[in-house]
Amino acid sequence: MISDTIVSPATPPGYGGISIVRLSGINAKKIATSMSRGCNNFKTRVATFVSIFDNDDEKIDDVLITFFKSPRSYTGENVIEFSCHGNPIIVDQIVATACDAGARIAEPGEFTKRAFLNGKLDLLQAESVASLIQSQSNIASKINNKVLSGELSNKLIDIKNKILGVMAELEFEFDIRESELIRPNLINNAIEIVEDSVKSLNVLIGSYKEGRMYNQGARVIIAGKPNVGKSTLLNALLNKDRAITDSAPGTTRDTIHDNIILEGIPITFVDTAGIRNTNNPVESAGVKRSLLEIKNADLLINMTSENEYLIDNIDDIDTITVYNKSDLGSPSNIHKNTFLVSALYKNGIKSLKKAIIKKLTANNSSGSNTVLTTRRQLDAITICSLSLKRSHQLLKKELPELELVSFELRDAINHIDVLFGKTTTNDLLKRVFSGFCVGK
Ligand SMILES: Nc1nc2c(ncn2[C@@H]2O[C@H](COP(=O)(O)OP(=O)(O)OP(=O)(O)O)[C@@H](O)[C@H]2O)c(=O)[nH]1
Ligand SMILES: [Mg+2]
Repeated sequence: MISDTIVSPATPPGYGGISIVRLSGINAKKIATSMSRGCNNFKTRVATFVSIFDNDDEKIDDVLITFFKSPRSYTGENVIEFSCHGNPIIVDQIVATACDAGARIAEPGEFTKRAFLNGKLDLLQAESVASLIQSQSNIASKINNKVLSGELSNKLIDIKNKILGVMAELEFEFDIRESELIRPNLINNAIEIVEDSVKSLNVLIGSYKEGRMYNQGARVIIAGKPNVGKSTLLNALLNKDRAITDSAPGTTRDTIHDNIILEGIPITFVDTAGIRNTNNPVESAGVKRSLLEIKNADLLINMTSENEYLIDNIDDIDTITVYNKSDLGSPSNIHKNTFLVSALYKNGIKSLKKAIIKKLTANNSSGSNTVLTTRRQLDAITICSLSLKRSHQLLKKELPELELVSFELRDAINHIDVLFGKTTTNDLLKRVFSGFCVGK
């Protein structure tokens, strides 16, 4: 039972039409009554116009108070929302007066944590709230809304129920059976269900790259020898004069990055120092940074231009090869997959952007209409799938040891339960909710 009442601004700091301050907990209504000098006829889900006062009886503001009676509120507790004039000083005063009346300031994500603890949301849905708020594109918000509305949860509940069914049958069998013989149908049925479940989980695992791409975005690194036009290309891609360019090789020393959203994907373009052997310690430090950036890239734009070689391709990194300065002509023996651009005259940039999107989304055809959005989800589902695969191997043996199969199935179910937050540690909750903004 949560015994304290929390308060926090629910809207971002700054000036605007209105701001909202939210109170949640057992004393929310009492605190609102005290701040409005005795008004206590708040009807649930109806806005009531009142004046609210500080401890010196000075009026803070005229506000609309909306009362959400437990359990029909976001947190499941009694919730009061003050809609006040959008001024940070008024907001601060309301929060301070609520604290004087017995509330305490909420931690980041604490409203959603209470919603989870009160059974209004499972942990998958709760973490999607943070992702939804941070969505940077339409596609990302659609993906996160699906998780919030329970689509991913329902899929996993379905898988869990099937595994539970198999487990119950197997356990029943080893409880009652008198000989070594096992009903053949039982094993075949179990194998079929386990195979189906692994397939469904693998589709979800395959969807993580897509979820991550739209939520966290992609890092696209522009690298090459000095003077090939990397900084000019960065400026052309961003359509702004972000990096200094110059005809002297070795102009860019540090990495320079900036973001744009391309077809729903937040992309960070990173311009790097030209890669060459150099005795200059500053330039050499820049080259080290370039190599580090390349290692962590989602996509590498390996750039060349007249008289320059490509840098050695780095294994396992998706790459687009770009030949720049095409306005000065291009070599006759150019590889057909090389992109010709003139960064200076912005020729070929549109097609290059299309190619970037195509590359970034190339392996995203998971076929899943629900996608995984967090590393936590990916890890738990991967481990769950591994347990199921082990149970599958055991079931395929001539004389399957049902106790061992059942152990693996239970392990798989446990990992689904962790996802839902059915078995949680404080550490896990801390990790999930630490990514939230204050007031959510
Ligand atoms: N003709 C022509 N010149 C270009 C083009 N792109 C860049 N340049 C010129 O090439 C020179 C080098 O450009 P940068 O963008 O500074 O090259 P960089 O690869 O960032 O060089 P470093 O930072 O030294 O590694 C500048 O004088 C640019 O104006 C192009 O498409 N055509
Ligand atoms: Mg440069």
